[in-house]
Amino acid sequence: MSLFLEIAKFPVDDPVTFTFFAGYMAMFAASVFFFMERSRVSDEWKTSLLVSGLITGIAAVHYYYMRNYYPVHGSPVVLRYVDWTLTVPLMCVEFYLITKKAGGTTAILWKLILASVAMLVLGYIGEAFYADQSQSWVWGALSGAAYFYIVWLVMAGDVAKLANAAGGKVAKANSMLAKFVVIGWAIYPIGYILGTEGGLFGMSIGSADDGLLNLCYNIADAVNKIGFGLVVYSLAISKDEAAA
Ligand SMILES: *C/C=C(C)/C=C/C=C(C)/C=C/C1=C(C)CCCC1(C)C
Repeated sequence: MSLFLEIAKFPVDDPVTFTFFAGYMAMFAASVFFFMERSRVSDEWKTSLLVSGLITGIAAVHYYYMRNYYPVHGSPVVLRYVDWTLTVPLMCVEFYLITKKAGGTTAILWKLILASVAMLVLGYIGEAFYADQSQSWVWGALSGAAYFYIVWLVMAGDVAKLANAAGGKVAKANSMLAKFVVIGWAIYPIGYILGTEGGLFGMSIGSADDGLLNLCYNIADAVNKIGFGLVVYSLAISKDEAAA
């Protein structure tokens, strides 16, 4: 009964609602794919594929709830940030697993995790408490500083150095994942700017729009979570040309 009521409230012509629904299906399908394919890759890659499936699986469960929440109550801020707080550290674990054999340490993993948690906590404060105020940009900018630190780690810092020293497919996979961080992750601050009153240095871009914010986040989530998993998957099934 309640299922029918929820569907009756579903505005099918709304692209935001559509991406919540399609995002849920895509995350679900990707998880099935990564879990099934896990049996096909060599032992050293099984943990990486497990983590890929967990990232999209955790997101699928959150999207299951968010897609019903949004049409009725608007932006699902808490669900969104709980999802990210679980999945972004797991994306850091993917970097760690890839560089581990090349000397990656848990110290580097912790740098990535702490920076991503800082990024998310600061973004959450901005969105949950300051979204309708002109100083929302301050929280976004602080969160952005943590984001740039992650970009630096994977493009030029500790993570990149290890991957490049290892060469071969490790270097290639790292540079692809790093591109997701630079390009794919950059969609999130755009959503924040569009969805908060003063997101861009106190200036409001039109009116703060919850819909545009969620549209950006939904597209970015699908691109990044599924994309990360596919990079790891292609690394796992590729033949070892150079010694890695
Ligand atoms: C699967 C979820 C992912 C990869 C989420 C990533 C989220 C971000 C990179 C968020 C970044 C933000 C900023 C850089 C500034 C404004 C606030 C945030 C949290 C949207």
